[in-house]
Amino acid sequence: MKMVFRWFGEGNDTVTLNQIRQIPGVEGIVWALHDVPAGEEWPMDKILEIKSQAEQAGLHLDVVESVNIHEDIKLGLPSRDLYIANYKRTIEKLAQVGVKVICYNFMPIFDWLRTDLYKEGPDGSTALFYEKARIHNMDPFDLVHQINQDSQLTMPGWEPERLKHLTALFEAYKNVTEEDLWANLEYFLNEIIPVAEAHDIRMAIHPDDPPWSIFGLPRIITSQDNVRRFLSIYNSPNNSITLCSGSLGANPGNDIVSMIHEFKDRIPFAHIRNVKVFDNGDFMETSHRTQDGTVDITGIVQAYHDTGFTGYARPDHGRHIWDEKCRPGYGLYDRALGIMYLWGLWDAYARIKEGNKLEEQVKSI
Ligand code: DNO
Repeated sequence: MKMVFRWFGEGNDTVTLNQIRQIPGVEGIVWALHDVPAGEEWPMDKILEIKSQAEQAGLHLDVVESVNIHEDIKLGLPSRDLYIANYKRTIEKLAQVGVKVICYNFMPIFDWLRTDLYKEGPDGSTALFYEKARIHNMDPFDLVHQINQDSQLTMPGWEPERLKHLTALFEAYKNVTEEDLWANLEYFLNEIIPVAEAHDIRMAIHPDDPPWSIFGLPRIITSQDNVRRFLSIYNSPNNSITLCSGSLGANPGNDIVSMIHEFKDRIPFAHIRNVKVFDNGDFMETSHRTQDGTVDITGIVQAYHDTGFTGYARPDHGRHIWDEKCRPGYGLYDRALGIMYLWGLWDAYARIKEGNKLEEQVKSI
């Protein structure tokens, strides 16, 4: 397991590269050019700027999250070919600077979705929260307005330039079914994966967060069956997934441990975090500790260890603790604590395995 940490870039993150390198076992940043609109080709000078910043801090830049997909590709419009051509050139450039994994998602209009960015928990910390009933009664426009108001920093997936066309986008998706979305994803994969193969890049789709339809929009990367279907569309190690335990775990019917065992060769990147799911379908992000939420983080780390996981992992979101002022979900303290929990479990499993091997050797003497 190679530990990495998401970083939003100089002037766009409250966490510094020097802080990141001091978290035990963190080798690299998970990055993106957040100011390049979806669909545009990434400029090489900006890519090289991040490369030099990361290298100066002794961190690698193997993982990009995300190169976002233009809506026209998800909608299957004729203009998609132009955006796909830009995407291919971005893949080629990223390969040139040594990138190994590109995370992306195929969620219509919205990326992840929550109703509160600072919901207070019983210990006084705050975290991202999803209130099911509120979403059902809410106008998406109000939500976008509220989310952008509550956060000082632009939230990934909620970039103002993408969302200012919200009415037109909802109109465009009116007749798009789940099967249409699958077909548009297949078209994209058939174009992109050969390029990824040629450049030794693993494309890793992120599951939908939450893993169900919202505001009547189709969502398809939501369950074990659908991940299986996705991987079979293009059977190549370069067509792979970012297994996000928190996104899929918002539906307690998703068995993440079973997914790790089934998809082990197709997971180059793991997002590991916990959520507490309530009986009414609401969920709250919690610390990484297994006991604090609904997701079996202990079992997940064990499954990664047992399957010999050598990919990249990041702690994903954290709560806001110790009065930290930060981008919602992306503070330093709780994510660093999360990493130490993940390492603790990982190292313990390693020790147990060594012990078992030794025992076998002794028995065989
Ligand atoms: C949330 C993240 C997502 C993720 C994208 C991947 O914080 O996990 O925004 O980066 O869905 O494209």
